[in-house]
Parts: sequence; C-alpha cells; structure tokens
Amino acid sequence: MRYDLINNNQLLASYRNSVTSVHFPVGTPTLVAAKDELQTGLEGLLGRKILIQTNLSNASIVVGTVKSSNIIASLGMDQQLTKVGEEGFVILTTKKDQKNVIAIAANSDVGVLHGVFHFLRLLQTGQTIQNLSITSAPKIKYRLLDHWDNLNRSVERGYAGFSIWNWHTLPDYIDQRYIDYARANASIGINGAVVTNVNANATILTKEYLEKVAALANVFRTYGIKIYLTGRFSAPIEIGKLKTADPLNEDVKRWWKNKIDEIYTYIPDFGGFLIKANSEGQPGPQDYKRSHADGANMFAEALAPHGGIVMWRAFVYSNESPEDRLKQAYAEFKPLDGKFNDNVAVQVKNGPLDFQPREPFSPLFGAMTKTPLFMEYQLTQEYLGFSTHLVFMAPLFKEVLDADTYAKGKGSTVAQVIDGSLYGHSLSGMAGVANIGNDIDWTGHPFGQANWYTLGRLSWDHDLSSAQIANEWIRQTFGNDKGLVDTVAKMMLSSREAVVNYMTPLGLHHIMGYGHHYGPAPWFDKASRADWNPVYFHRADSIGIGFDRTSKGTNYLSQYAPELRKKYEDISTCPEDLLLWFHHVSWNHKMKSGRTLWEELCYKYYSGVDSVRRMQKEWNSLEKQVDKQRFQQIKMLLAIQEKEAVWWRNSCLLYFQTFSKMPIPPNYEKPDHTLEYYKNLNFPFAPGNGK
Ligand code: GCW
Repeated sequence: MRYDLINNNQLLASYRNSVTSVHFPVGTPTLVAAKDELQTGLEGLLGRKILIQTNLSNASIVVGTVKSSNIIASLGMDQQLTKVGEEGFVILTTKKDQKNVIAIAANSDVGVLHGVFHFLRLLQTGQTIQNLSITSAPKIKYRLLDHWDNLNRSVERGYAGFSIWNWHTLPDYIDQRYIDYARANASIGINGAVVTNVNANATILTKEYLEKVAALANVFRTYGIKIYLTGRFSAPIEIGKLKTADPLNEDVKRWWKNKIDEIYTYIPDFGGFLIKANSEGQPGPQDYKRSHADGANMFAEALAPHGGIVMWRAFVYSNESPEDRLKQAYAEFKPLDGKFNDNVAVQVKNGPLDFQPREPFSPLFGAMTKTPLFMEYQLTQEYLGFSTHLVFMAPLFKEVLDADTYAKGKGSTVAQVIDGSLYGHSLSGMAGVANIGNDIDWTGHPFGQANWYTLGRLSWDHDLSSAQIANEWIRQTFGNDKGLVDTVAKMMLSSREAVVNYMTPLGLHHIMGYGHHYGPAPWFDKASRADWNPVYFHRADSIGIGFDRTSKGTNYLSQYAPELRKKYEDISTCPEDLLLWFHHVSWNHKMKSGRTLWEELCYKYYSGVDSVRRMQKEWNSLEKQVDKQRFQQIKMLLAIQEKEAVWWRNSCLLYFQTFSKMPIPPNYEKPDHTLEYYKNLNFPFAPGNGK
C-alpha cells in the first residue's frame, strides 16, 4: 500500500491512458472504503488527480455490484459473477457504448473491495491492464490472523513491540493503526482476526471489554473482517461465579449461551471462538473427564444460532511426561472424528511438534475425514530467529500444503484437506499466528511483512507459488526494477533453507534455548518435563544422533499412511531433510552425498552460515536501489542474523562433537569460542515470553 509513483515512463503513460476516470456507486461504508482506496492508490501510482464519481457515464473504469451500479448491471457479467461467490471479484475489459472499459465487479461490497485491491496490485506490480479477464474467488473460507496478544499489551512470542490493541483507550479512541491493519488485511483477503491470546483471559468476556471489542469490530467490518475471541474454558467459574465449568453441566451451558447471546448484542457479526484447552496447563473439558468434542460442542451449540464457529486447537499434550509427545494430538483427536458439531473445526499446527524450521506435516491431516481441519501456521518467528532473521516462510507453508497424505489415495494433498475439497467440507480455514506489534514497521523486520502477506495470498489461493508471492511482494514493497526483484527474490527464496541449515539441519528439532527459545541450547536437560529438554529431541550419544520414530522406536510413523510409513521407515529411502526426525543414525552413516552423517551435519551448518553471508552480499549490491533507511535497517538485521547463524553453527557442532568425537573438517573456519562459552550465555530478558 505504498502506492509510489510508477517510475517506468512507458508503463505510466499507458496506465494513464487507460485510467482516466472512475464510475463508483455511492453506498455502504465498504464501498466508500473501496472508493477511497482506489483514489489514494491511483493518485499515488499515476501521480495525478483521478475523477471518481457516481454518475460518470463515460468513465474508463466502472466499479460495483449489480445491485449498487446500473452500469455494472448493464454489462452482462452474470456468467463471470456466478463463479466468484460472496468474496471474490471479476476484473474484465469490456465494451460500453463501443468504448473499452475496465469493469471491477463483485457480488458483494467486500468483493468489490477485494477487486479494487487486486486492480491496484496489477498496477503496482507492473502488469498489463489491457484485455483483462480475471475471475478470482478464495479457495479457503476462513482466512485468519491469530494474535497471541494479552490484555496488558504484552504479546506471547511477539517480537515487534507491544500489542497494537490499546485496550486502555478503547472503545473511545480509534487508533489509525486499527484502520490500516484492516486495510492491509483486506488487501490480501484476510477476513478474520482472533484478537486475544489462546492462553486466554476471561476478562475479555466482561461487559467493559466487550464494548472495546465491539469498537474494533466496527472498524474491521467495513473491510470484510470478522472479529473472534479466545475462550477461557474456566470463565464460568472465574467471572460467572459458578462452581464448575463442566461442559455437560446445565448451568455451565446456560452461562455460555447467555454470554454468547450477549456478545452478539455488541457484535452482530461476531465470528466465534478459538480455544486452547487442556494444553500446557490451560483449563478444559478433560478437567471434568469430558472429551474435547464435549467441550467444543458446548460452544458450538451456543454459537450456531448466530452463525458463529468454534476453532478447537489440536495442539494438546498431557501434563504427564509422555512416551513421544508427537503422537498425542492424533491419539486424542482421531477417535473423536465424527463427534464434533457442524460448526466446529479442529485447528492443527502445520507440524506435529511446534512450528520448527522443518517438520513433516501433522499426521492429523491424513487422519480425520469427518471433521473440517484448519491449518495453523506461525508467522511470528518463535523458532526461526525472532524478528531479526530474514526468513521468508512461503516455501515452508507450501511444503506442507503440497505434501501428500495419501488419505484417499495418491494425490490427497494437505491443501485439499484444508480447503475442504477432499472430503467435501464447507468449513475450511487457514490461520497464521500474527507477527504484528506496535513497531513502526509492524513486524520488527521489514521482511516479516512478507510472511503476513503470504498468509493472506496463500489462504486465498494455495496454488500460488512461493516465487510468485515473493515477486508480488517485492514489487509492491521495493519496486519493479528487474535486477532488484531478482536479487531480493533470490534472498527470500533461499532464506528458509538457510535457517533450517544453521539451526536444525537433517531433521533436528527443538534444540532452542529453554523457555524463551532464543538461540541454541542442544545441551539443555534441566526442564521439569522430559519433552521440554532439547536432549530429549536430538538423543545424541556415542553411536549417533536422532529420534527413532519408526516401528522399532516410538512408532509415531504408524500415524501416517502406509505409503509414507514405508518410505520413512527405511533409512535408505527416508528423505535426508527429515532423517533425524525419524531415525537414530550412526555418525558414520553414509549419506547420498558420499559424506558421513557427521561430515554432512558439519556441511549443512556451514552452508547455512554461507547462505546468510550470500544474502548479505546480495543486499549490499542493492544500496542504490533501496531507500537509505530501509537499506540500513535490513543491513543491520542481516548482520545480526549472520552473527547468530555462526553462534548456532559453532555451539551445535561443538556440542555434538562431544558425542561423535570427530573433527570439524579442516577446510572450515574454526569456531571462535569454546562450548563452555556458549553454554554460559544467558538471556534473562529475551523477548516474547510475555505474560
Ligand atoms: O509454541 C508454543 C509456545 C507457547 C504457545 C503454544 C501454543 C500460546 O511456546 O507460547 O502458547 O505453543 O501454541 O499454544
């Protein structure tokens, strides 16, 4: 939404030729917002005033719905419009009175807004606007940001400042940021925001706070965004003065029903609840020996008359130390398939563990046929270097979406599971844990915005490739010069593999610092639960390294389809990028490269650092093409990333070397500190632990 003047003169001239005046119907706040956006956008991009009026019969662009605009109604676009549903749009070059016009049309005002944003994107990314014939509809229905924001404005796992929701000054003070947030989301098709942390606080459900939530909902509504809350399961006790929160207890049910009815008096289009229950100490139905389905259905019944939904999180693991934590979500939820009400979706993290740099897809995606499953990604970089590392996540998201579950035979991708097409579910959803805070650039790292952008674009159309998304984002963020676009794209597209390599190559996982997850701590073994210790996950010993999850180990593999089981069970067919996720592998094991496992581990860690250094060089080459402030900012951030990548590499290799007893090959630069030095680093105030 920078809308900088187009600097390619030829293109500018041709756009100016095609875009002279706009017919825009009067109407709802959403149409007004769309009109304002189009005006701001066009005037910025084209550098001239654009006439936008209701009764311009000879405009070069005509916008609206059949209902709001006689001109749109007269253009005979029914056939295209039937394809785009409630939120999609059509952009068409057509004839009116023998003259070419561009029609931006939709079935709803929000669809018009989406169409306007898409049209602006065409201009910002330097595409032709001759002979347009675009029909676009979202593949996924619920496209959400989940904020882990607390009422005191701390953000759990937030690295971009405090929460943008200023509960203290709401509802009377409407920060321009709320409006810009809604604009940004609408520009990429996000249509829902869960504004509170899943580690929930019941206070949000009190009258005083619901008034504040309603004020936010009023801002969002104009932009087609619904508001959702997180439900504290024990709220009936905490703010309702009941003795129990048992979901089958009549008083409890009544309490939630009344509470939910009350919410709808404040927010008539309230979206529903996201709930974390019986996980990491949160209260839930199991406290009363009830199932997750009992808990979810209690909310679902109360929400159904209003059209609200429940997103029930599958991120659960018991309080007792488990045999293999990764097996638990499946064990809990698979037996409940078919037991959830129609307006319940189970929200599953992309991988079975916890937003690691690389995980296989969660086996639940291939296991529940009767329950709609929503995808949960994490945009905030809890395990990916916080907001100081440049990591473009589209390749991570796509890797999961493209993965084959084999649930209904070959070609049953995770994407088809979550867009509802594999089993014909009408509920479908994709959520990203937000990386947004009140930092001036929203995400702490300017490239963090690319991940927010990706969530929106992929949830609208999961067929987009990582390269396409990067290309669009770069053009809108930095400019259309080919050299610049190519260089930044290279940086972005290699950045995910870089972080995997310098943090957790070959399927290693969860070897981050304890609690705050900042930096490496593969040696850590002091946590109260076994599965909060990195040593639990990497299992390095004198023989080798890795977690045996095959049939000879924990048999977590049994939760996948036979085709996958077979492939991963056998060390010779198991993809090497997840080798140590599934196998305990001897240090001398021969890898495909001809190197031993130990040598390969060294190679990967060193190549991770090399990739960051390459990114630095690439960025430095752009000094003349990027404004000074952003150039410097990103240069400094890349320097931190390089320093931390070296820290990861050195400390992990020195530590693993105490088991392998093998040397780091002589051609590599030597670690500049001892293992003891790294072990003694301490970060009492690492960010993101906000309570
Ligand atoms: O990744 C873990 C985080 C917790 C988070 C939890 C969850 C909100 O470390 O901070 O809690 O996941 O997803 O519920």
